[in-house]
Amino acid sequence: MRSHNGVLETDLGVHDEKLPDGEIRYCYLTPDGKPSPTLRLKPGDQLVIHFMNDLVDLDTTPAIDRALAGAPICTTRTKPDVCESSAMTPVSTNLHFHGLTVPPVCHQDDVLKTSIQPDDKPFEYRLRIPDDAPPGLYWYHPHLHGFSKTQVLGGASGALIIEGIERADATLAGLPERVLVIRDQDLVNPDAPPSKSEPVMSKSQLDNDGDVANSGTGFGKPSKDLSVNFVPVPFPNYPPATLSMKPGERQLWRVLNASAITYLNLALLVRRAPQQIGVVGIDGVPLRFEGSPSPPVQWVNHIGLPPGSRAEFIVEGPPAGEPALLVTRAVDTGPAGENDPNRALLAITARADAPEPQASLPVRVEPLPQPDRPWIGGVAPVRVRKLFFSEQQEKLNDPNSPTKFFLTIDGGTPKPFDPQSDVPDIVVRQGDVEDWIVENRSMELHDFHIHQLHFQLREWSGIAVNEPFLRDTVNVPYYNGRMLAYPSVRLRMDFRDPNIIGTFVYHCHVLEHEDGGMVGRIKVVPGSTATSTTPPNQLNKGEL
Ligand SMILES: [Cu+2]
Repeated sequence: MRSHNGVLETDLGVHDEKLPDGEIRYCYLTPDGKPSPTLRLKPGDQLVIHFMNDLVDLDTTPAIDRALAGAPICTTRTKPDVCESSAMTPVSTNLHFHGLTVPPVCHQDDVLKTSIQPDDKPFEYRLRIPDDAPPGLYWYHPHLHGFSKTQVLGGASGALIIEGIERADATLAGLPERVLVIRDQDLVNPDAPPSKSEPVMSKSQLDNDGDVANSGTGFGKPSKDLSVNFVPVPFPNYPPATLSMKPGERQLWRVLNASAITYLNLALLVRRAPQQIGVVGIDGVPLRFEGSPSPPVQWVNHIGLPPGSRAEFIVEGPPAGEPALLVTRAVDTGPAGENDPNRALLAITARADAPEPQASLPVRVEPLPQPDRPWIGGVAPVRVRKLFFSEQQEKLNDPNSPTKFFLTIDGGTPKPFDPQSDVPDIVVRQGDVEDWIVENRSMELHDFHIHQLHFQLREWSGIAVNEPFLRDTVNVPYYNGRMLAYPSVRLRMDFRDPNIIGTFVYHCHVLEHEDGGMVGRIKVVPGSTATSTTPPNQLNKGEL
């Protein structure tokens, strides 16, 4: 769905249904029945969504059994105002626009208090895409604490594209483009043995969340199945989704990992050999943007995508008659993580009469305006903060009891996120640039994400990395129990955009960790007017 005359206005409903096998599926639908439409806007456009919650409670398990099974306890604090509701029930929902630097306020991108109920009248989302929004792939999904995993795993997600990526790299002009949304879902064949083509594995173990635990081998039963644009690629044989393209044709692929818990590591194989793919954007931002010193394209032969992350890359069609395969390689999620094994996703056949994709990039390219802020990598941080991920068994001496998940400021006592609190964990002044060291003190991989802004990865466990581009989602490697220090990432956080003033969240984007409490609340307060006009060396750095 494209904007016209600066506006994209649509009705959108969220529906659920129970499948014969008992699975509950969720779907966004337009009035004419389009599922999870890709929303395409230009910088400066208005996005207006008249959002209808059409959910019905399909879970017939009594609430007490759900609570005993470890499901979130529903706290209902019913207020008439959707903007102040905070209600947490299986049929409550809301929308988050992942990656957009838009205000964290009700009717735009607030997820802390906004909770829409089935009997509410259509709720209006009205956002203005900033004039300086980076062109690339973003997405929308529900973000109701306690129920994010169920709804996203059930299929509630969609792509949002800010047009103009060819303005960051003129060689993209005119390329045909595809949007590939990779989702995860509960296993279609949970009781099947692994394929005979795989090495023989010991029996799959379950982790404390009830998911198949990391086998550590790259094989065995996955904890979730994957789908490509809603075409399931189920365990055990992974029959891939299919597409065709012209031999040797260049296309731009925009790939979103909309999984609730599954990490991806994508590679494009021809005769089992990984092909070069030309990455031009990560997490919605072109590699060369806002003064970054990156080349506009970086050619790689695989790319990791944690849940929530996106990559936009150039793919060349294989030679005629040579089938190609998009696969995800195994991701080592740690001793306490889920099993994300090697598997096929998408089979590509090259033929001269292959139909063109629905969309292509404009041929005429207007250059991007000059950035009005210096590149973040060259800005010294005004302070450094340290945060840590940790986990704890509910019963300290029972390793099989459910896991509690925490994201804590260093020095504080780990405790789960309190959705009803109004007290921020971190207060930042708009205009500032900070370094955050995010440590992982647990034995599984986590996936740090912050709303409203992007950051630059500076260090990986204390070692400088050269990443001259931005992200909004990043892996934080796991602790193996023997390391001398906890693994960490150091991130240069950009709080300069005035759009982000307000209160929002940072969290692990593995959604059962988020629902389980691995969330923090941050308040960005207005910078003094001096911040934007006074040279940094005249600022009182201790002032907040
Ligand atoms: Cu996590």
